[in-house]
Parts: sequence; structure tokens; C-alpha cells
Amino acid sequence: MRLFAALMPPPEVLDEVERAIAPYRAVVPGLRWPDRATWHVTLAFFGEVPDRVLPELEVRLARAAARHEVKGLALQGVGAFPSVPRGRVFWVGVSGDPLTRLADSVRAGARRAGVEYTDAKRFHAHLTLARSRQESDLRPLAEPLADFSGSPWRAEAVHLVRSHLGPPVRYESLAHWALAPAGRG
Ligand code: 2AM
Repeated sequence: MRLFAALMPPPEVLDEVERAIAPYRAVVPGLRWPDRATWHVTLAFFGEVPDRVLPELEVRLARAAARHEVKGLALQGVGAFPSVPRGRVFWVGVSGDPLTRLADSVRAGARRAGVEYTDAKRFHAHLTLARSRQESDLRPLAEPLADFSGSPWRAEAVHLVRSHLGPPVRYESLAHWALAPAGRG
């Protein structure tokens, strides 16, 4: 099954993003805007994982989550991969904790569980808002939203999510594990 690990920002934070982007959804034609119910911050993408790996993957993810405290996060700023003038993936950024240590730990745990990890992209925390089939100039979208700054939030848990390829793509949270409580980190 196709799996990834993610953080889920709280609904009130997603409300802020939804309100901020609403006036700009149509400024660049041809973009696909995934349903808000699918919004997440990916920590690691595992690709196709054999069923037999799942029990050990769950143990390792629980351990990685319990070892990390994630302090003050906020959704802030927007950008695009590979770049705003030639964008394919339009996202809102994550400020505060860079999440790199947690993401590294999740990936290392997955590898030890037997996930053949192939995603070599450098980790860059983000929440995808829109996708384009071709590279598109996303400046009309990115410029007015450059100063977007959401309320601070605290990540509570690491989620293991199954991706059912669509269309439409559907995500199913299989399990989640609490991050370390505040002050222990
Ligand atoms: P994205 O949001 O930047 O597209 C589920 O597909 C999640 O895993 C998405 O958030 C996606 O990031 C991320 N992901 C990372 N590498 C991926 C890959 N090679 N294929 C599909 N999704 C990937």
C-alpha cells in the first residue's frame, strides 16, 4: 500500500488558510486544488510498502514520535516547487520548528522497519494547496499571499496515512502516535 507520514494542522489553522486563499483560487487557470479534507504536512513519503512491513513500521513511527517534541509551528508564507515562476506544486510554508529532525527520525525508523526508501528530495516542510500539470507562472497567486501568516499551533501527533490513488486521491489515516509532551524535548 502507498503510505506516508504527516502532521495534521488543527482545523482553525486550516480555516485561516482557506479564508486567505479564497480570493485567489481563480487567478491562475488550470490548477487543481485538492479538497481541504486532504491537507497535511508530509514528514516522509514511503511509496509502496509491503503489508508485512506495516507492524514494524508502526512500532518505529511510534518510537520516533515519542522522542520528539515539536514546538511552535505556524503556517506562513507561500511558495512553489520547483519555483514560483515555473510552479507545479503551490504550497503554504511551515515556520517555527524546521521539522527536519523529526522527518529524519521518521525516515530512519521506516528504513529500519524495511521500507525501501527512494525519495531523495531534500526535506522542505510545506502544505500543498494546488497542483499544476504543466509548469505555470504562479506569481499572480504567490505575490498577494506572500505575507500570509497563520496562528501558532502545536503538533500533537505523527499520522501514518494511506494514499488511495484517484481520481480523486483519497487519504486514510491508519494510525497516529503522540509526539513528546512539551518541556521534555
Ligand atoms: P506534495 O504535497 O508536495 O505533493 C502524499 O502524496 C504526500 O506525500 C504529498 O504531500 C506529497 O507531497 C508527498 N510526497 C513526497 N514525495 C512524493 C512522491 N514521490 N510521490 C507522491 N507524493 C510524494
